[in-house]
Amino acid sequence: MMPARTVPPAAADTLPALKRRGVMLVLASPPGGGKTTITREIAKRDPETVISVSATTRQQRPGEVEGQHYYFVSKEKFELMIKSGDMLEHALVYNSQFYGTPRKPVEKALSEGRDVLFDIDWQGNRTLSEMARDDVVSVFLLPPTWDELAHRLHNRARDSEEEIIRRLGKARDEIAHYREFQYIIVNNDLEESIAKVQAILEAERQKRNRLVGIQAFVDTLKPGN
Ligand SMILES: Nc1nc2c(ncn2[C@@H]2O[C@H](COP(=O)(O)OP(=O)(O)OP(=O)(O)O)[C@@H](O)[C@H]2O)c(=O)[nH]1
Ligand SMILES: [Mg+2]
Repeated sequence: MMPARTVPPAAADTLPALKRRGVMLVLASPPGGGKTTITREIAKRDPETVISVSATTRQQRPGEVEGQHYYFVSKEKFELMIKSGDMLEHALVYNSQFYGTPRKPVEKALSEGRDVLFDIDWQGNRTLSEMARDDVVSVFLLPPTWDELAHRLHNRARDSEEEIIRRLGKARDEIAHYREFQYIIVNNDLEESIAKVQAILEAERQKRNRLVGIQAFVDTLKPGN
């Protein structure tokens, strides 16, 4: 009997690249639900991802870096950005401050085959899902229990009692929209949740519709190549 022939894997740098379009990965959760932490961790670990840096009219907090955490802009500037079509989506959050997603960096990253991570609220997810249905993958993080969520909000310690109560109100609001998301993760253990988000992202990357270079790749699959 002929021994089974094992084909050595081709060196990665000689393989024809299979071009793909990036994923728009929306991560939402009630305040304290973990979306900001998880978004940042994934961006840190996975070089194919970038974070969408939002513009906001809210006050810069100590430790926040302009252009890294947010672009801090005046209300006038924000309105100008909307008018000139520079915003992919925008929303009024906590009924008081504007938050929005600048358009250009997202379009650039997607066409270069990089995935864009969005730490936005349910309103942002709704708008993006309506306008970019094929690109958006939406994940909603739920707390394991209500008390755990309240505990996390109290533990952040940076907020006043009044602010915490406001955030708990926003939490109820946000959770009420869970049906608008494609994936749900109960965020009980941070590392486990990160692994789950990464698994979702990895699966979505292989979707045929995103593989814009698939025909070119298949065309190379012939004897002699
Ligand atoms: N629609 C939309 N929402 C955004 C955008 N950027 C941030 N948000 C949301 O606005 C809310 C307030 O964000 P922050 O002011 O950074 O406050 P935070 O401490 O991160 O608050 P939580 O994440 O809600 O705990 C969060 O739910 C964000 O996800 C954006 O560009 N568009
Ligand atoms: Mg946050």
